[in-house]
Amino acid sequence: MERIVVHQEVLDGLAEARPVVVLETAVLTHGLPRRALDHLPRCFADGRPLHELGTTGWNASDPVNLATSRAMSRAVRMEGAIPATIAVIDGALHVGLTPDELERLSQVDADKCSTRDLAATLQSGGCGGTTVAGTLSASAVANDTFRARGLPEIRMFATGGIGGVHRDWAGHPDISADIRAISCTPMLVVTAGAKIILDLPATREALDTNMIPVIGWECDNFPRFTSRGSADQPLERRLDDLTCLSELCRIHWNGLKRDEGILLLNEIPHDDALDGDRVEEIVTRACHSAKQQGITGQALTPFLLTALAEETSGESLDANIALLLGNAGLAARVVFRSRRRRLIQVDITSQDWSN
Ligand code: PSU
Ligand code: MN
Repeated sequence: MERIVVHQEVLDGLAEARPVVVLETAVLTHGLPRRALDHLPRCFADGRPLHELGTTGWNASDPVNLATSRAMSRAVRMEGAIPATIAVIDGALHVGLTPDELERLSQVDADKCSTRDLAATLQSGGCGGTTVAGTLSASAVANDTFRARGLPEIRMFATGGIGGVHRDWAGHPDISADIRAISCTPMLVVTAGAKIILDLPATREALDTNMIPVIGWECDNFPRFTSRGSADQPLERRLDDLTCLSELCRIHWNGLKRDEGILLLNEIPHDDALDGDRVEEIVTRACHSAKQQGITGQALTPFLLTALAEETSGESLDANIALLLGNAGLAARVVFRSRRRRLIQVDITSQDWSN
């Protein structure tokens, strides 16, 4: 890797064995609108767990994409961890961004970088927001360099909702590279489930085929991004205890020497969730118009998310913000616990990890 820029704070954090959480940037460049919200998102309301963060960390005059990325970093810091936000900037792969770099990325015409796009964006000298797949691939390169320097690797990654198998897959097999990337990158991916715009049963089958362990964090049903899980999609595994979770990760990666990532499903809180049936109706219509307008490939997910935001008069944005911040905070708590117990850190950085 020729041009990889690791933020000093991230390097220092790793050297001091402090917890580090990777964050993605496709949500900044392509997932959320570039306009300010006219209200404080619901998750910051009085008495809510993120109230504190909202009064100090949500700048209402910032566009929602930038404000959310900043708030995610703050959610990670609030739990005592260091954010390592990944992106391509001017043809270099960055691990950890300065506030100015984040702001610039939120404004420029950036590529949406899945794994397949990374080389092209790096080669062109341009900028790109990394999707779950792109972020995982970038993390793998970064971890190689950390390992070579005797530093611990980063194992925690927080996103919103992962990409998966799109509806109408039988007619047009659109399956996000996120699934493939998760299956070959040993990181814990904290997510509010598969985006509700997807075919959930089909996405679950794809996770299964790709041998990805799926764990519900304090939830019994597979969460649906901006909506709670439904009883017709029960999970097979649920954990409520961070020590059990780090033990499971250790067994999967170190004991069994598996390379798959692990999916940790963090359900959106009741107070922030949208009614599943209502969203279902909107998504069905949006998928129909995407088909009519010939919208496919990389443009599909942003199109459907925009339609959802419009049809819910912005309520889906509040929900999206809530789940992104919730996931960032949970990832930080997990890594904090793993480090403190020295389960993941000690074992995963041991020399025989690369065997
Ligand atoms: N989570 C969100 N909003 C988003 C995404 C995740 O709350 O926009 C992004 C992620 O980067 C994910 C991508 O990897 O959407 C999936 O895009 P596609 O279906 O084109 O692979
Ligand atoms: Mn796709």
